[in-house]
Amino acid sequence: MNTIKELSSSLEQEIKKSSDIFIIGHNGPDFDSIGSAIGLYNMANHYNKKAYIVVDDEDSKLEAGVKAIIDETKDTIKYVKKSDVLEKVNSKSLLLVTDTNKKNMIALGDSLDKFKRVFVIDHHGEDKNTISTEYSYIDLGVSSASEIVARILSYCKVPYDSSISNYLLAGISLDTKRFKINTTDATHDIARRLIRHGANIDYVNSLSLQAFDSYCRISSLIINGTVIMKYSESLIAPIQVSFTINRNAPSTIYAKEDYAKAADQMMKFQGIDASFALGYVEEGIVHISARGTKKVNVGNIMKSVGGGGNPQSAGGRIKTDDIFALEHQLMDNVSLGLADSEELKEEPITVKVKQLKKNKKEK
Ligand SMILES: [Mn+2]
Repeated sequence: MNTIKELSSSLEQEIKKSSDIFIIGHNGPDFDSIGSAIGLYNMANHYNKKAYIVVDDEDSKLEAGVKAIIDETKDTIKYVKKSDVLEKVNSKSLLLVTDTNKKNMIALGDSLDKFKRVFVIDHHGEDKNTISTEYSYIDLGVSSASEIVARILSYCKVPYDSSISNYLLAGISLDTKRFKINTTDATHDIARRLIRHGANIDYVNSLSLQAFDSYCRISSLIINGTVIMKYSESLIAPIQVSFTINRNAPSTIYAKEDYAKAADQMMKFQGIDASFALGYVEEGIVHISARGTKKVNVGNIMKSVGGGGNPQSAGGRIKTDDIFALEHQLMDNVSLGLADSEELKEEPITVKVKQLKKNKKEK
């Protein structure tokens, strides 16, 4: 399938053939995965099919805005867990995967095999974990899965109301950073169409506003728990890496998104070349969010402690009761990330660590 037209007619055909439709986005759903899933649910409903959206994440782990959308739609949309899928799936069930194309990013795991037909709708690149299926539409040139789904609804003339328009617009708005990146003429066209269908930009923006308590939690984590380490002996441009942990109460449990946000936030400060935010997501399990730059490949560093990811964005889930030992290991392993830079390769770097800021308790 190469065009929205082909995708739309093939999807319509497959939905009509099916007994029931299961829709799943990536783990840790965001506005794009949930918005596009709701759009597809609406389409399945339109063809009088039983449909389910699979969200296997625990409620407490959901992002505030996504949880708000799920709460608002609970009466009209059937949300199910992975275990419900295993109970209900049959040979005529269809699975729609949206906003990801990777097996390891969806909650179904090996149970994916239970579906005879899997349809993938996505805008991310492929890798070894990509689901292999004849029904696949992956377009890296489209802003979001929500944009693709809005175009399908339009093409198939499936009616949708103002709330569905809102969720689709929220997905597009998230992935384009409020229409600042990755947009095309088609993105703007479809956004206008959603607004004509009753989408309200104020509502969409309010969904994106970080809840105040979440803001306070992350800010406090950063302010009280961040140390900045200096690497390399260059006086002009030392490499600086930040490490954020709740040092006063290290066993505190946060949602993994909190660590991601803390790591993202640290990268906004001038002079920070990489950031790590880590802490417990449950007893004995530490989540690490890592962000890097051209100077520091955090993918390599995360691999060294059992995580993974790409040079600029990586993470991991590590079993340990000693978070500070893990932090030390990360600090020591930063040299593995530095080795990526050609310039630095010629002259092996001696890592000279200097702690710029110590937290109150250590003083
Ligand atoms: Mn997306």
